Amino acid sequence: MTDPLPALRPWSAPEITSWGRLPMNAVDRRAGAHSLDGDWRFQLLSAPDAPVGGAWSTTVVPGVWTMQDTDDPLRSTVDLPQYLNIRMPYTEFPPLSPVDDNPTGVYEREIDIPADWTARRIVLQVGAAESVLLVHVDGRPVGISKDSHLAADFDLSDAVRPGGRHTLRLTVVKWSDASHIEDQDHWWHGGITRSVLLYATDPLHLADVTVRASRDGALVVDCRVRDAGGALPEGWYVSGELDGLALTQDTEFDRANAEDERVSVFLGEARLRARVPEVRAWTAETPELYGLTVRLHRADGSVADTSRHRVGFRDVEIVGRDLLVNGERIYIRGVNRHDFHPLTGRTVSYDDMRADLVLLKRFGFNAIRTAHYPGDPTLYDLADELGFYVVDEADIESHDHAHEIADDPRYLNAFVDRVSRMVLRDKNHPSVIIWSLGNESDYGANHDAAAGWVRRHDATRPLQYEGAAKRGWADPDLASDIACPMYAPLEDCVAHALSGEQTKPLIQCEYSHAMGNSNGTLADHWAAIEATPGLQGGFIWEFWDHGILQSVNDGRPVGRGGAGLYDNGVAAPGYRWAYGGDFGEKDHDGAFIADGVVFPDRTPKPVMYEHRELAAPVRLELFRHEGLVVSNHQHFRGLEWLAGAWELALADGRTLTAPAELPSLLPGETAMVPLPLALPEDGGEAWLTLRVTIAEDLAWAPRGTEVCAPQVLLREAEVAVSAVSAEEPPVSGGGVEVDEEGLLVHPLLTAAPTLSLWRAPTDNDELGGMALRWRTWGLDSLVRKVVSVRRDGDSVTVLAQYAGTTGVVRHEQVFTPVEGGVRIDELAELPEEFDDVARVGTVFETVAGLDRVQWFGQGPWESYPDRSGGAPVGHHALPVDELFTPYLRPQESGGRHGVRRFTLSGPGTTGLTVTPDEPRQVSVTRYRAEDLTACAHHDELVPRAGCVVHLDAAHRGLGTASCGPDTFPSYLVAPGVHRWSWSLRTL
Ligand code: IPT
Repeated sequence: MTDPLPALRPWSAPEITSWGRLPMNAVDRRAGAHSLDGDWRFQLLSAPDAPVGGAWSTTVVPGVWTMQDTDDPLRSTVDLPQYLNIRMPYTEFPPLSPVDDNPTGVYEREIDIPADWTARRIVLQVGAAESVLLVHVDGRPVGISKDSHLAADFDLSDAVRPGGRHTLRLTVVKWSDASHIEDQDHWWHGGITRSVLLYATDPLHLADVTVRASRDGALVVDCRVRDAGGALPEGWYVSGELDGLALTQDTEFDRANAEDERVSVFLGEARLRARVPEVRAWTAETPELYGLTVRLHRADGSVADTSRHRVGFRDVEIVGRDLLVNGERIYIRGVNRHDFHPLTGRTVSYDDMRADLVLLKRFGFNAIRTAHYPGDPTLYDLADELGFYVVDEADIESHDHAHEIADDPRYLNAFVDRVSRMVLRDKNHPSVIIWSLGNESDYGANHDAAAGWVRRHDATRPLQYEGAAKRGWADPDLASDIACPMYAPLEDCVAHALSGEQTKPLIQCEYSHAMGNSNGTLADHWAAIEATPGLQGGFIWEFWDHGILQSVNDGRPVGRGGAGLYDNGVAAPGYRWAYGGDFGEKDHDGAFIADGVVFPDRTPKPVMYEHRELAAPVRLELFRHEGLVVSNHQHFRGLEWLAGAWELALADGRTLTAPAELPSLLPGETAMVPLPLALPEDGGEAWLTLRVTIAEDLAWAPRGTEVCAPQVLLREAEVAVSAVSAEEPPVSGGGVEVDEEGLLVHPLLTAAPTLSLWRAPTDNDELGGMALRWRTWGLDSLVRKVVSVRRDGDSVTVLAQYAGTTGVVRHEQVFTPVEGGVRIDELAELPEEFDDVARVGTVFETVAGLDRVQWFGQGPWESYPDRSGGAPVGHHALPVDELFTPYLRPQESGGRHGVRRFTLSGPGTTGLTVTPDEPRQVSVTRYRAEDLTACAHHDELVPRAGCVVHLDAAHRGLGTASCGPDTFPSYLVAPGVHRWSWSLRTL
């Protein structure tokens, strides 16, 4: 007998979305289920119709074969990860995929059916398989499923015998018609990525439970009982209980009169209700959950089925152009999150998901878009529990063939199937506040069909789809209740909000592309969002740098054995974070996959600290007349959960502290507080910081965890440093030595201070086209020529020219001996054609041994002119090696903004102190810009023994031009004359 499943060739039939698969529902069957995770027999075939051989290896489920045992000699086919963003990895048009080269994993194991499952309904659940799943039991076809990111349940009751042992085979075909609508921007893998379970129910069972819980305490639970024929058998009933409170059954419930209900009531075989007095409402700030148990009882009262839910009482609505949660206009401080792990590729454990969310909480995020497919059910449990607003996104991205597929009727079923199954699964999660139809798939009838389904089925939540919204942010007829653009210029968003035309909340589904050293202007975005009614936030692209841990030696993914082979964002020697192209892929999109706010090991990038500050629940301001004002910047809670401590940093090196008593404030309230510390008369510039920490242990952070550190300037620097040094009498006797090239000779410097206009291009500089122009101008290889060296008393004036390919920069340095060192007054004049350069400043190099930096300025985190929030001014100290941020593709890194003074020192060595005339951008690293430019991966960098020091008169903002807007004009470095002064003193 031929097997009917392969005969259908379901991998090239988009009309077939499933066969034998049970309807999706919100009854959680994980508790009490038998796990089938673990070792399975495995074969990797070259194509779905290649014969299954006799040689099996073993692999672990869940897992992707592209990351597991890739050097197993038993495998005839080797299939490694491939990264492509938009382009499909093959040329076949939808719905076709490669015929001969289509890796297909065959997973097999025995399953023992418990003897006491007699007369039970026995169900197999495959958590997720990409991209087509075929199921056989003892060679007998059981089912088919597509959608790589949702579970598929199959009724095995007729295929297995209680007490029996059976062979379960899961065949997973990598490429299919479905791949064309799973063309998301991440690695291509193949395998089973989520858990496999076996569970049993009564034949008459709870088929679905729909919970609606409003902030007024009203609870309505609709229960559907499968195979009950629209009514329960005589005597059967459903009961419900919410944390000890019994729900009442709505005996009068009548489908026909249910039009006023906001949820489609096809589920209504039994409706339970309760009203919870003094309900504790759910929000992302106050994730209050109640436990609901729904039971299906037989006539004798015994329990036939149980379904447990956690209920959050909350309302989501759009009123006018505002998205409201519990009546409050909230801000969406969101991030796009993929399923990713550097060792497993796509399989994420409970601990992984929890760690992701805990980190996001600690850094002030309150929202997640499940880019670009539904997450594991656990993700939503955690979001409910820890407090996140979720945009739940369906598994649809047809990027490469978007236009053809959006209106292709062959894919209609798939669109509705994917969206509706997501909604059916996730509808009871309070965290899910918005449904999304998918990503980057143009806009067509298939979307409208899916939107129609959602709107009828669940009117309690808005729906969004960027592809629809972009046809008109205010158009009421499109399949999007939210204006959810991606990478829209901020000025367009503000203009829309001010236009009087806005009809929908404007929440960017993607913004602030975090590729490499990026996220410039995030603070400007938030200033505009908070100042402009109609703007409510957005989702940063994205959480992860998807670098896969790879052995440099053999080029293989390391896989699960790699725990411990990385630390602090850096892979151990001999390993690296692989990005596109590193697995020998012919077609790939390079480092575009490394565009997250965390490194592949979840180490936060510096932008996270700025985000944390932008999201600060407590703000501090100083008004000249009123004094210090503390405000509660949350939507729903007071400050009781927080503690504070004052810190006063003085320019003279002192840091004074005092305990802080946070005022009792309702959301949005402000209070004046007395100055906590007497400001010393002397001491110069003074910055007051309120260090805010968590007062009691929370689910996501222990007591004492810092959540923000708002800061105010209490006293400005009285006299600029330049004025101080200018007033200082030159030390006579001529301490300045300059060679015939006009270069400063100094015992602690191995390279004299020269002019620098170049930075190792960031990903934004490269992809935004700036680096190309800089190279065209020759800024990476300026040729210095000394014009004159003139002595004037103790001072030396050096004039030099730096010639690029298209222009010449005039540079002047005046060296004047001062107490303990030398003052350098510099001037650079850039020709008009150099109208946008990376930096204008000084670069020099030091002798080895100066391994520690102390500075007064912004820190301790890396900061740049357009990404400098979250780095308070203070006295900071770090080893030189720790100043550098190990971006996957080496680029400009390690800068500190607003540096007023810094000292390099080391044990047993003379150190040096640099004092610029005003707060400047400074970096101290082990790398020249050209070292960074020459390398493709962090592990290729060879640190220099000394320090490479940049002190910039001007430094260009970072922007986000790798995907989205460049930095703002105010952060550009203009041509013309730049002047800066600094002193170099030995300790
Ligand atoms: C946008 C995608 O939605 C997202 O998946 C990712 O690719 C991001 O860009 C860039 O990293 S699409 C882009 C063409 C605007």
